[in-house]
Amino acid sequence: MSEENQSKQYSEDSIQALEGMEHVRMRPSMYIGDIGVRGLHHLVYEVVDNSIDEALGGYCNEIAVTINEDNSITTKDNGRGIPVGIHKKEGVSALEVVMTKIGAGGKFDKDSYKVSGGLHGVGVSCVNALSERLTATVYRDGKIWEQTYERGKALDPVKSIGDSDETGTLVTFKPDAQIFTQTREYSYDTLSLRMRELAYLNKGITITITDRRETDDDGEFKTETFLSEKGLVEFIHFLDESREAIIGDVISMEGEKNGVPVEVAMIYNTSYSENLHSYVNNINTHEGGTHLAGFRRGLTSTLKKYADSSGLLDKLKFEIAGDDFREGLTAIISVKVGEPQFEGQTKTKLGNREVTSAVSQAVSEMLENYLEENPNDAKIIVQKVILAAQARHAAKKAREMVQRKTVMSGGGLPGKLSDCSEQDPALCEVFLVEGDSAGGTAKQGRDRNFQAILPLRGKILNVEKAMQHKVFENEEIRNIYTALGVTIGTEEDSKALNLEKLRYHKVVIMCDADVDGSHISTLILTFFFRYMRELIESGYIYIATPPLYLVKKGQKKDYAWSDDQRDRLMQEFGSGCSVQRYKGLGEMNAEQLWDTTMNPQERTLRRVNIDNGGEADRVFSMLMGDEVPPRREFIEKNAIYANIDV
Ligand code: 0RA
Repeated sequence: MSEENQSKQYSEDSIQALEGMEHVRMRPSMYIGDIGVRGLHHLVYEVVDNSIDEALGGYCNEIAVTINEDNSITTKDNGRGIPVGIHKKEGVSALEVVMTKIGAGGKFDKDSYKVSGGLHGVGVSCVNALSERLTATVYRDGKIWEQTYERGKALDPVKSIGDSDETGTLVTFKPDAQIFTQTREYSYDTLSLRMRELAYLNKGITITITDRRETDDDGEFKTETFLSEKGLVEFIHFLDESREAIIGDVISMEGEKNGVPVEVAMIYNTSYSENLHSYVNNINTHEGGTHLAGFRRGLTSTLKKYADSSGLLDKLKFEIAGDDFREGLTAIISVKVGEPQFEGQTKTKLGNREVTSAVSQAVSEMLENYLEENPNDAKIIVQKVILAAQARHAAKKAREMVQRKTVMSGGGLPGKLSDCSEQDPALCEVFLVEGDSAGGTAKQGRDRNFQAILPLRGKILNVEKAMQHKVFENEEIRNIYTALGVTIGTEEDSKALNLEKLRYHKVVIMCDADVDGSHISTLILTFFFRYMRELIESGYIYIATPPLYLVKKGQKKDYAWSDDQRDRLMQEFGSGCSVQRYKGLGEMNAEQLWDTTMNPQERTLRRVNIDNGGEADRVFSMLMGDEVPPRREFIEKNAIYANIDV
């Protein structure tokens, strides 16, 4: 091809490719969810997913992710390397096609084991479109190839920059400041959690993460390497680190059913909560779906059959419900689906019908074998189920009491609630305040038009350690239900929430800014996480941030939320200023509380969201559970909210 020809062809192809790429830049949220923190991190997952695909095909076993000094990201794998030959249809290097055509991905390689591909499955070209600069370096065919792009446009054709007998792909990208206007700072912890999760979900792949932005006391970069030999079995151990198992070992299976690759691992522990984590193509399906339904069906039918034939149920006077089989259960279900259909509000609910029976059969076989081979464990499980059923009956009565108070009597709001006058829930806020005295201050300081106050007495019940009926009998918790107007529970699903009557769209936890206060916030958050998770997922739960200091000089005064801020204020005010450290909300007067913490114009509310369900579950069970050593270790290593992501 003459040079003239080549450049002509090149530009025609680019025009077509750019249309898709321009669309990504115009509507980034359609492709990566949002342009905030999540979208920013999503870029990394998208590139890594391509490397995982190489690994699932058996071509790659090492992946390294580096956060560079300038918050650009480098990913490296030892796969085959993205092909660099001229792509027949497009007439340019395949590398350029993969990088600049939306949806090209690995599509032209039909045999590849392509099941991963990110939440939106948009491919690495999307990352390219949203990066101010991206360089792809490919080790392949004895050479090193390279191409650089700016905002998705190739600067030059692919060229060889040297020789190498290695293979693999290296991608360095810097998210575009024109797109990611809110933040371009990567969180090591967020990326590290995801890499750990990927290592558990895809055993045998070594995944390393390194942060080159700062060094520790020894001058070393922070780095971790994840490699799981036993996959989900080890994932279960990790999730249940702070819980006490009641059976000998993790029950697990791995295989293919009706053409669907299925992996399941589960264990029973002494807790009362149910922890199911499901994945499709390495994506956490928060909203569950057909694979989870299959798991439930397989579990219930197999255990029911076993319990019936064991004679252990003979004396039981009532039916066992689905819930009862899952109390104290931690399980992970991971399936690979060729063409997943994602449904639901957040597109994290699997819709493919055929998956239900595949998982159900897989689980039944796995459990039948286990129960047969481990009769002692089988007995322990059935007894646990019976206890759960009895507790559920007790809880039902307690719950009905809550229910009656909530729905039957219209004026049945808790006496302690100081309600607001506004009727539209979307405009209403309720502050859950620690202690009656701070509650009183908040009541005086609030705007009664749209702000309600519910004082809570001291430490609320630790739901992590309490059986369900104790939770529903607890007065503070009943007050929360009635004040919020949330009703609960059907016989089949004791925690099914009815949010239609939710009376406030902002539920604000307001506690002292000290250790006790954060303990109480954590107790309240634990309750919401275990019993009203939908409220968190819908974005209704917030944490207030009262200031730590008041700095004053003469008539001038200002507040500080950190030691740094305090020091800056002291400098600004000059000598002779006084500093008051607020030990609790009670030390502020009504006006101060309004100015700093409650006034929508001034305050900072932190919205609580669950970035990683497994990690949130682990952290709550650790912070609030029985085992002291891991909790101490965690608290020593982290601020209390570190991984809850508020
Ligand atoms: C398209 C086709 C092939 C591999 C890849 C893409 C590929 C993409 C990425 C992205 C990061 N690492 C990657 N590794 C591979 C198939 C290659 C062949 O047939 O040899």
